[in-house]
Amino acid sequence: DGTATIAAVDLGASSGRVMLGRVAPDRLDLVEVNRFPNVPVRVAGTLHWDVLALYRGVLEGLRAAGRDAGRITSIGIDSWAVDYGLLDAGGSLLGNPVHYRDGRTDGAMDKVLAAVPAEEIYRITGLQFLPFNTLYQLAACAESPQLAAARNLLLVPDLLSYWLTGIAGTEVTNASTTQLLDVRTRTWSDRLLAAAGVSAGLFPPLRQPGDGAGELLPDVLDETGLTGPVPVIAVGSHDTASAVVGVPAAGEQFAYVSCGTWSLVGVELDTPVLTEDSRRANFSNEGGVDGTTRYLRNVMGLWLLQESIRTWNAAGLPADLASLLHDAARVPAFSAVVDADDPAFLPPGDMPARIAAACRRTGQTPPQSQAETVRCILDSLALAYRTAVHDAVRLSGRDVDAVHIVGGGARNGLLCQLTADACRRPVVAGPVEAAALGNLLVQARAAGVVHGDLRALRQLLRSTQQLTVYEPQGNDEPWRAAAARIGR
Ligand code: LFR
Repeated sequence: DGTATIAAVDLGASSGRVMLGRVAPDRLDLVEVNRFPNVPVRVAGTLHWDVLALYRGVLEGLRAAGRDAGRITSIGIDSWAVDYGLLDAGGSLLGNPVHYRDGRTDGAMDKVLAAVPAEEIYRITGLQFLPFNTLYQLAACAESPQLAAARNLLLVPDLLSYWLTGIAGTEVTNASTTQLLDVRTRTWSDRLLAAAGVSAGLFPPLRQPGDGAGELLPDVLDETGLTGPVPVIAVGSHDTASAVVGVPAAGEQFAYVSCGTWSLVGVELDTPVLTEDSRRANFSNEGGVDGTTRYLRNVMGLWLLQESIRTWNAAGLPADLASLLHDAARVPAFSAVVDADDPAFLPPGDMPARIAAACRRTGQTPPQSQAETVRCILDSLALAYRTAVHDAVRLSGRDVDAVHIVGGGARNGLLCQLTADACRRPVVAGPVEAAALGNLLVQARAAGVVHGDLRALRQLLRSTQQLTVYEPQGNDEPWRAAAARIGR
């Protein structure tokens, strides 16, 4: 009847959700049918994802979706990038997937760079150098018996999709984050596979967003109460790829901040930028839906805030996001700023203490209260977005008329206003569930319910989603001064 009923599974670093969407050419409704926390577990000194808990959350969500909707047209899965599970020759999972924030990669990047120069890796992959890229994770455990026993490596969304369908594949937008893929051909680079100590045979066949990825297995139909056949569709399985599809931009002249645990800041391009300047600025050319390039840099993101709240709560201090943001809005701006991209902030730990230390290192008085710490984080994030947007414009030559903030951060009015002020451009905030929406739109197009390019898909978002615009206030001077304080 021209309507599709679609389940979009979106797993973030702090929570997962199953969303149920109803899509027609002029209609797009989205409801959350299951949300579950994503809590990593340290076992024998190694930080792991609790992947079975995530899979249970997916099954429960699919059951709820079936109860609400009856028949489901299709299912798609996206999650954070770079992490993976290993399967043995019988298809069983070997150990629990390791969290990209685990310390096992300490020093691994330097080891790989000693064998293959950074310039060459960037020429091949166009990817930013993050210490946890799959390339360095693999190099870090090159000697492990587990890797020796592995017959297949499945990135997290592909692993869940394999459990649902019994069919293994490697979705290409997420594969692009491994730093093992050639950015021009979008196929594996032999040179980098060798540097990682693995062979191409470890990876199941590449698939493109929109491709079929199998159908729910009989046991999964039983488990979820769904009526088959239910196809699983490969979407932009990297959450950021789906989130950028979900940016409700009108034309091409936009920047985005995909704002969750990480903030991914950049522009969308037709072709990668592989210059030396781009490498030095650590900009990434990640593979997007429809062959686009996500030209962006990772900014530490709401992790700074989430981890501060976790630290305070663990110390028995009451701290909830809403009242902290309320209080932070009353703290004077720019009392203290830190470089949000400081690698010291990457591992889990006492974030308020690390922020205070960073302030002292740069000759600033550290925040004295929770509200001041939160204010410091928000000012510092807006400052980092400003630098990243300026760099993206400068390095790509793309003009930017507006900055779109999508993801959970779009709810944070203070952060949105600060971003408008810092970037000197209007900020368009929303949708919060951009990743789920991008996931869903690619499935709806595969089902033939909507048609056209990303621009057409985004038009449907513009006409159905509620967006908030923040106009820039103040002037550039305090931002320039704040940047100078942290040597930016
Ligand atoms: C965001 C994200 C980023 C990636 C980071 C780690 O959720 O996918 O794009 O760099 O998580 O996988």
